[in-house]
Amino acid sequence: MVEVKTKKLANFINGEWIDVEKTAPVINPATGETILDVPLSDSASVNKAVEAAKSAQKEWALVPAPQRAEVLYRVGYILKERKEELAQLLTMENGKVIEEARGEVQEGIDMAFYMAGEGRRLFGQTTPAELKDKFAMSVRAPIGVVGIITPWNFPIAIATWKSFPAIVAGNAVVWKPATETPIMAYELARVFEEAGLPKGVINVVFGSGTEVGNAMVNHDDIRVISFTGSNEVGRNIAAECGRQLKKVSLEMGGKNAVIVMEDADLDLAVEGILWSAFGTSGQRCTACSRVIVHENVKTALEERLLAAMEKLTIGNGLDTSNRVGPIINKPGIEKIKKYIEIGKGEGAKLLAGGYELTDGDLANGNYFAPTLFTDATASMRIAQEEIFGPVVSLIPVKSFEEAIEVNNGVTFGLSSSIFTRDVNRVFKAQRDLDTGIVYVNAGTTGAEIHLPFGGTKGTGNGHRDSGIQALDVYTEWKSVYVDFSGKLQRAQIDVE
Ligand code: UN1
Repeated sequence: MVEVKTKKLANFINGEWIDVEKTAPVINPATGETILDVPLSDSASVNKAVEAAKSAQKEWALVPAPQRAEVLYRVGYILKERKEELAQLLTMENGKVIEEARGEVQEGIDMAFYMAGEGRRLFGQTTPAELKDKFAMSVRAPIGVVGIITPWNFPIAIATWKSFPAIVAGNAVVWKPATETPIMAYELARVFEEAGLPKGVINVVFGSGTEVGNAMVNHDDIRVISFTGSNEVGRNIAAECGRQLKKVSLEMGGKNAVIVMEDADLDLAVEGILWSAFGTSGQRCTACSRVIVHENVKTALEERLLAAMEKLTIGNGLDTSNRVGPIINKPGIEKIKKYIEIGKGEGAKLLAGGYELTDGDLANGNYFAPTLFTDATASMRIAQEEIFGPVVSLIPVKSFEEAIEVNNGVTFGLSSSIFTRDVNRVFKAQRDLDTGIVYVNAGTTGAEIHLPFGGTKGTGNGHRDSGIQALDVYTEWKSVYVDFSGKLQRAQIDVE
């Protein structure tokens, strides 16, 4: 098993590791043990990081993009080499089971190679000009210093979705990782260092949202904020960035549903629901927390789900026999408990789970039993609000049309899925499901990095992570006209 080499992390600013006095403990959610201490920085550290980023960015922007990409290729190879070690550290700080942690590191590796490829593309457009002897094109220009604020649930993958496109496009980054999961940030910074990224191009400032996050949002020289996290915080960031005319990209969760039609392969649907509802203990933005089921197969689905849930093994994610790991922290447990009471109060029927697990080895960690409600209605709070835990509610419906309506009847719009064998319904569903991601005959999780990630309505503000669409967040479009006629040609006027 991998060992944690340091007892205290430091900020990474201008290529140097800078100690911060004030710290908080980082707790392993599976065991309750303190792993190490994370700095709680203040705005002075943010100012230093921005200064370093600002000066580094000027030179970085002049490095040809294919050479910038070389650094990302090296990052990809180092991540690949260190995959198992990083996955184990990730499980320790985040709790997700080791197989999923490996998958998350793989997502970072994929993103490195994919974005490195963009170093030789970063496509703009050439177009004809209106006038003779005139050339017109649009190019992507870096923006400058970008601020990224990342969550604890995908501490390395989401950081790569944001930092890699920013860097390949010629920006410098100030990054505030979640204080619950700082080890992945520390390790990724070390990987960048080893890969030869010039100092100051990425800077990591550990600390709280109120101190570090606010200082970033309010810093004049940070021209873009990319945030993944809660809806409440995201809305505040957007309001502040709006006031400052600062570009902002937000991803703020979902209330994702799996639709099971009467013609579905029920065993496959059960597997899809299990994986996307209870994988990562339901702590994915894309996690399934509603199952919209056709009334004709409701009882059959309930029976099969209950039987499958009984086999779920819960415990420390480093033990490969466990399929469901812990909840990130005690407030997470409390929030889930609160929703269990809300669900019962609303009249949903609790079929399984609904309680914290505290027996034996589980006593020191934060574990919650996989939970199934049934006979929920679309408007109940448990069917509307993000719980971020292993809780799923079955909502019976009478038709395909009603299923689509229920799916779309929430304020979020991240991911949705339908299980059916009817090809006409498949195509109608992919057209009518009002989410940024749609799955057919698969659960609601499992996005691939070369497609845009994000959602409609309350999930975001129209931007996307990953995919080439991420480049739109970290670049400005510049339209360039070159007149080689040797005389003044007036657009829209001197046309023959
Ligand atoms: C998240 O839920 O915040 O699609 C990210 C997925 C993963 C990423 C999830 N590839 O479930």
